[in-house]
Amino acid sequence: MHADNWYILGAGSIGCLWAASLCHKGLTPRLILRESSYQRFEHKRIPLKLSTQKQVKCFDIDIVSPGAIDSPINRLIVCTKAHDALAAVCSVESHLTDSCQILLLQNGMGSQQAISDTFPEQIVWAGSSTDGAYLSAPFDVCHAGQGQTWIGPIRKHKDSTQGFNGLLENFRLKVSQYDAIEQKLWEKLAINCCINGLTALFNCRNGELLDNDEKQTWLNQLIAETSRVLTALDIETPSLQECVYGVCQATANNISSTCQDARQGRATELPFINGFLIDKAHALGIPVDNHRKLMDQLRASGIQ
Ligand code: KPL
Repeated sequence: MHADNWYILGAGSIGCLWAASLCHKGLTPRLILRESSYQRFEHKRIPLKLSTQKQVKCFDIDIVSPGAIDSPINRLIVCTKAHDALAAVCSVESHLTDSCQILLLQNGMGSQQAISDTFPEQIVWAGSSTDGAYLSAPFDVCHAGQGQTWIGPIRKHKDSTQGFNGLLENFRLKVSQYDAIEQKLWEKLAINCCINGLTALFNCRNGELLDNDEKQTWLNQLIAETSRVLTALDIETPSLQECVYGVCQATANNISSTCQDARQGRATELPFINGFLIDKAHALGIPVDNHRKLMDQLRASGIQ
């Protein structure tokens, strides 16, 4: 039986938010960086800053690279982008214990299944979160919007009730266990499918999609197509139009994660969002022409 060794893959906003929140709980997570980033740090224990509207807290945390890990990993939280997640977990594979619990916090769908299939020995969980966080500087995270995170095991497993129990109580993030996690992943994917790609294409804030004009017309078409796919998959959701409009209004001033990626010239997670939906729709024989048009126009604008 190993002591719980918590490791976090990815030092972006979500990785830093979870690392700081675990430190706040009195745990000692270690942040795994890519070898090249790790080599840039002379000191391997660094300050990690967490700000909220009410307070600023600072924690000291160990950083490691896959090659510098010196203890077995039995709790791993994966906070990389969806397209990096599988390779990131593979990079630490030799350190994972057989009973390691892996929590995946990627946007979209597809990467979670690929990791669960690649690591059948380990207990793989997926999470869906509405927390809002951004990095003001490296290792300086602002928790801008307190949200809710649902976590649930991807496969049924006899030990899966134990895994992340420690995160459900006395934890500064609101985490609940939700066994039908795929339902939660679909609910978020459906909303992201309608909002994220459009905001990247029009380089606009979420609220600007409700313009009573071209953007809103396209938004409505995406909502209608997405709803048809959800219905065919028997995924029950409250009115998607109400949800999407509600998110556009509540986050009117936000730059969506995809629009931010596009502005920075980074690869987006759209292959795991609209791409995943398009593949499902294709298998079901449901036309999703507006999603396809969106992906084509994004590609033509150099946004991948
Ligand atoms: O999840 C989001 C994202 O930016 O990825 C939304 C809900 C669109 C909020 O910005």
